[in-house]
Amino acid sequence: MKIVFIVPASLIRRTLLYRIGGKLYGHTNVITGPLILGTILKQAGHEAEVYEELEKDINFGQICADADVVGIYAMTSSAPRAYELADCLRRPGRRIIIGGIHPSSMPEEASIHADQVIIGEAENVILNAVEGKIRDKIIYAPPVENLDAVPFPDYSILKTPCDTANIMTTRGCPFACSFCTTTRMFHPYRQRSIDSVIEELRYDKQLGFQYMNFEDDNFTADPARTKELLRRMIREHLTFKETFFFGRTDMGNDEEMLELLHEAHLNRVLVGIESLNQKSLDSIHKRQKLSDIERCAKALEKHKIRLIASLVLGLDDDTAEDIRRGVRFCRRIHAYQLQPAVLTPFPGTPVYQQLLKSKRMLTQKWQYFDMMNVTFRPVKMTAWQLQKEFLRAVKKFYNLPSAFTIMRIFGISSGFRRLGLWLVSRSGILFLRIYLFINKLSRYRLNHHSLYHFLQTVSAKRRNTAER
Ligand code: B12
Ligand code: SF4
Repeated sequence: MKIVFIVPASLIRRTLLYRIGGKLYGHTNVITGPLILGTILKQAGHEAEVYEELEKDINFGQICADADVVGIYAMTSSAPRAYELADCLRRPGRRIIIGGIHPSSMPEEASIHADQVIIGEAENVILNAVEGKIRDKIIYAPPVENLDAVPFPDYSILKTPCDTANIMTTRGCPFACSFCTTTRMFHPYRQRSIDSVIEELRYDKQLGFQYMNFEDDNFTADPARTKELLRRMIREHLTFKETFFFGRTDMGNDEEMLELLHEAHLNRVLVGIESLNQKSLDSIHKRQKLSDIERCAKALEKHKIRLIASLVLGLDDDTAEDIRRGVRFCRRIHAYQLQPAVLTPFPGTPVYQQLLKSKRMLTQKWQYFDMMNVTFRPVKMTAWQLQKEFLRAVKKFYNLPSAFTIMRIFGISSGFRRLGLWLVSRSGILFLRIYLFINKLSRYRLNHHSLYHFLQTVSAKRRNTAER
């Protein structure tokens, strides 16, 4: 049988400007699940291909022409696109299976567009579902017990560009921040053996990857284990030119960890600072003190580990001034990049339940659930103010002087990337302004979702659906 996996991208992410921004932000990488599932199917004798729409426009009619099964991954913001593709590609003799983080929380909704929906980690059920041995419309997949048994992704089945190897050494996270989706999807927290991770690193080296991402939700959650892995990477020369990972501020308290991270070239980290308001941090169960944030920022700069600072905008206890303070702080600590994430009530999270219950949700149109659009009514400002604070944060952080500061601290290529991000973000905001002007400012004020609408208008012609 031939199975084609598709990772769709929401409309805004298919625009040229966003794709350029993505390249400047980091190296191209993939959602690993479809690659792993495709590998399982290939090892069982089937033909599998994986396509990532984020990277390029794809002629879906052509690539799926002889597919028996089309597997579609969906996160919340890409769910409408996933359903659109599913509806177009569904026909007699070809089955559509949908899975991923969004359908795992909203299986009934996804099942309208698919023959089957898989909830959770699909490794244990995908083969039987594809071969028709499991016929249920909604299939519950139990979490993988032994992560060492999951095959390494076979990158030869990936038909779109990717210059980064993606490795998950754990699934889930021992913490439980109230807005976090992944801890609900990947539960309980599990670890792979160090031997298995080392073997995958060796495999990725042999494939010639120069860049690698540890996609663990919290790579430093178990410090003793992380250090053991880093020591082996160093000892066995399994380091890469650049390695990205997700960490927590508590790693800033561990000098030995920081030295090992530096030595193993884990030189780019996304850390959830979230807010500089302790009340807000406590309300989301972040279990993080302001002193942890300060210490971590200093330690990362000292060890030349580039920090991608993530701030959550719109927490109930935060004012506009709290957000601005956060952005100023990120500039002061010379964060390499800023990820200002509008609080997004992803289905399946306590925040989603809470906002639904208190009738504060403004929309359930999933394309807006991308951490760039306001989808709920905040407490200490209006939705429109929060939307403006998001744009302001981008503008204030990615400015010209800070690009030169980054160049001085992290070198020429980092500085140029930052210059590029400055240009791209300014162009985005400029396009938005022109749009606002054309619409005499009225529409955006009334409709806080215009960032999306704007891009929808601009790129409507570029739509690449399966009908073509
Ligand atoms: C790598 C990654 C990216 C990459 C690549 C994305 C791409 N090519 O589209 C980049 C950095 C570009 C990215 C971008 C974005 N991302 Co992202 N990303 C991830 C990350 C860190 C790892 C994914 C991964 O490899 N997981 C590990 C594997 C094992 O799990 P999996 O892929 O989900 O697969 C399992 C199941 O889902 C299922 N499954 C998977 N595919 C399929 C397919 C079928 C047919 C079936 C049946 C089952 C199935 O079985 C798999 C095996 O167990 C996740 C976090 C996470 N832990 O998942 C966030 C995550 C998916 N991203 C997220 C978000 C919000 C975004 C952005 C909107 C961020 C932004 N503001 O720009 C964009 C949107 C991009 C888009 N396509 O439109 C959120 C989604 C939350 C949600 N509920 O929607 C996540 C969960 C992170 C978070 N904040 O919590 N992302
Ligand atoms: S620490 Fe990070 S990965 Fe863990 S629950 Fe909180 S937000 Fe999610």
